[in-house]
Amino acid sequence: MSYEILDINTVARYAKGVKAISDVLGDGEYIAKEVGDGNLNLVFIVENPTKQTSVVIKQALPYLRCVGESFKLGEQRMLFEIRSMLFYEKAASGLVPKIYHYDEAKYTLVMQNLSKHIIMRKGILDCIEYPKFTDDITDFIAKTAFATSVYGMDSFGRSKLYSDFAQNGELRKLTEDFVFTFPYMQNETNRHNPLIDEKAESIKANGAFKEKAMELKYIFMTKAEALLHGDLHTGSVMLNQDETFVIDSEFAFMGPIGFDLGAVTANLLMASIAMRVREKPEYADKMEHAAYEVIEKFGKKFETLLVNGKGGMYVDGYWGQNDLCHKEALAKKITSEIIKESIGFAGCKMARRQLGVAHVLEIESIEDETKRAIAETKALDIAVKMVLNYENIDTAEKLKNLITEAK
Ligand code: ADP
Ligand code: SR1
Ligand code: MG
Repeated sequence: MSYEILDINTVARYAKGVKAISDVLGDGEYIAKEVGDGNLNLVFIVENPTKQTSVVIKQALPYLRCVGESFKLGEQRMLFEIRSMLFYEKAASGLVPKIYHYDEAKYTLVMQNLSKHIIMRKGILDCIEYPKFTDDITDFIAKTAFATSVYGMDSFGRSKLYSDFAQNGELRKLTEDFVFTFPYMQNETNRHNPLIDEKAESIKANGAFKEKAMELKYIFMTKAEALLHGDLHTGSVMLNQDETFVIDSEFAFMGPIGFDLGAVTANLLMASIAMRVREKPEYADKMEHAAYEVIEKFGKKFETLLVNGKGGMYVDGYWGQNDLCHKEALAKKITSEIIKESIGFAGCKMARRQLGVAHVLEIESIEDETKRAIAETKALDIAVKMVLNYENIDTAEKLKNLITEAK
């Protein structure tokens, strides 16, 4: 069957007609609802009430949902979500939903319905604590990045990865434009709270900031270090107290490792800023602390993998007992570079969410415009500092100092 956009009726029929899906759902009548609240795609939950079974069916639309049908975007992007999810099932098992089926002609991905989990952003708004999050997300980033980097994968495996993800140019371009460029210039897609007009203008006129943003864009466009998720914000994580699942990897590409780490850090910092303005100071502190923990835990895990991991460019017998300290020093240096870049990427991600087309729920839903402006201004002040100083920040402690100075 060729591509046609599904709706709640056709998706139920589609589920019936595909054995891999009906095997999960069982006999009976299927009912569907659309739950997509993301910026790009259709997401259906298809249920069989008789058997109390369900699946999620995600389908790419031929346009960018958050802008409208006039902004064309190839539905082929679903191929990259499919490929990366299949890879994550092995490299980060237990941290992505089960994949039941995929269809490269209909651009659909059929997966486990995470009905006992919540999108992290929404849980944050209810001040829910997630004790496993920083461990799980740093496992996800460190393991998948290491396994696909020159340190953990041989050249043949990496050549295949390059070719599998090389065609994801359209989504890379979205990030190049909407994270690194448009928010810092006049562009019709930009929008911001009128109360921060002056701040927004000051960033568009801040040459030093714009220079660094271009430097970071260059790194993003050229440093094919490892396979990245590419859009790892707190809307791409579904979790509860016991389990964490990463979803929505259609932006996957070979890029700089710091990009995913920066996305998580930025989103925790924005959550912290929002919750402080919402007068939840203890929870805000926890979110801020979680941002530091993510940097620290990732650093430790990645360094350990670099020293002990196998499968990449370090040929057996290369390092002798006497020069292990050099292997460790190199591991530190590599990790330190990744963290520095992650801070710059995080800064861009925080700035774009106040000035560009796509904002974040925790800040955007602060009803009082004046209070929202306080959160947006804080996020922008911290973002600018992070972008300007990213080359000096390679530890959680240095990040904490920078943020404390900006407060
Ligand atoms: P988009 O690519 O449009 O951003 P997402 O993959 O982020 O789409 O999914 C949009 C929404 O659909 C999520 O915010 C979540 O509410 C829901 N969703 C996505 N995947 C699942 C899943 N496996 N289980 C339950 N709900 C899901
Ligand atoms: C075009 S901006 C839409 C945004 O939504 C996705 O989640 C990505 O972050 C993208 O930049
Ligand atoms: Mg999403």
